[in-house]
Amino acid sequence: QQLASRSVGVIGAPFSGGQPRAGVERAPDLIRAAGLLTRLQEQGYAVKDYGNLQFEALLDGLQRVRSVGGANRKLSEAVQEVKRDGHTCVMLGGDHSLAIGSVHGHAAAVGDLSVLWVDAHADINTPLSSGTGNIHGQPMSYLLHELRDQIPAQPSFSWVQPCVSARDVVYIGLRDVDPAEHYLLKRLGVKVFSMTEVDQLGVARVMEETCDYLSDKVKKPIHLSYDVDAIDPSVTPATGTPVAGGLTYREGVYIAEHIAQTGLLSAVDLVEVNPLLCGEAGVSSTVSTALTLLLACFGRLRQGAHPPAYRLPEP
Ligand code: HAR
Ligand code: MN
Ligand code: MN
Ligand code: MN
Repeated sequence: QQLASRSVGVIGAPFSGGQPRAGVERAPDLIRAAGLLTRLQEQGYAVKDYGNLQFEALLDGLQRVRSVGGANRKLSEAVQEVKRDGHTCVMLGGDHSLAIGSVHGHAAAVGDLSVLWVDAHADINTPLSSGTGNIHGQPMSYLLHELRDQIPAQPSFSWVQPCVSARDVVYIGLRDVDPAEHYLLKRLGVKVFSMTEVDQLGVARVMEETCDYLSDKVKKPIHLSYDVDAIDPSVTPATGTPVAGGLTYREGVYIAEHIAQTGLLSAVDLVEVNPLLCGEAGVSSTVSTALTLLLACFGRLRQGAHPPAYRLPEP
């Protein structure tokens, strides 16, 4: 099985149909414009930009689910290509409904996965338990083997096979969980580090326990699905469903740094950056935080770095 490689494949997924607020489709270009590709190259990675996926125009009302199904099908195929080309995959969303296609494509290419879901929200509503109908609050229910029987037949999602086991999932950062979601997390025995556990244990212990838990028996490739709303909205206000009391910038970066050190990171989603929901300063803070998180996923350390052949200038 191919694990973390020294090359990165970047997919832009400018899609907003999993939720009602326009703007999140602009994020892939903003994160690239902030320097993602060159910064990864400077960190020693070969980088291939697979460009932005092109999605059909969004259908309205009850048809919207078809748009989400179609977009995710396309994304799944793109992620499969990136993985078959041998890269660690970076998917720039877009809203978090895209995790359906991203995780599905990742699993289709590499087999069994661990999923680390960093988010204020659990995104595990079923289509029937969802209070909002927004599919960005539901992707995990489509992905879990254990919830197979809870998903109604929908033609546009007939291609999705559940591909993740509840025991292979860890959540970090939860602080806005619906009753049905809480019921499911408890019933399935999912490992959750809510903000309470982050406060109680500290982020270092949370990451130690996360990695112990995920690599208990076999070390599976890790899919990191990073919702920018996991971070406190004072830092990342440009997002559709901000929730107070989130991860600090430093905690957010530490999670990514720690995952990088496992050598198991195989795909990353960075989702829910929406530049139309706050002022310029907030957008800039959100985008630069998203960039920093991604760079940390690929080994950037805050202590700095130097090439092995570095020599001081001679006096
Ligand atoms: N739980 C709510 C729902 O199902 C809110 C979902 C969330 N928003 C997100 N996902 N950004 O992480 O609609
Ligand atoms: Mn190819
Ligand atoms: Mn989410
Ligand atoms: Mn969220």
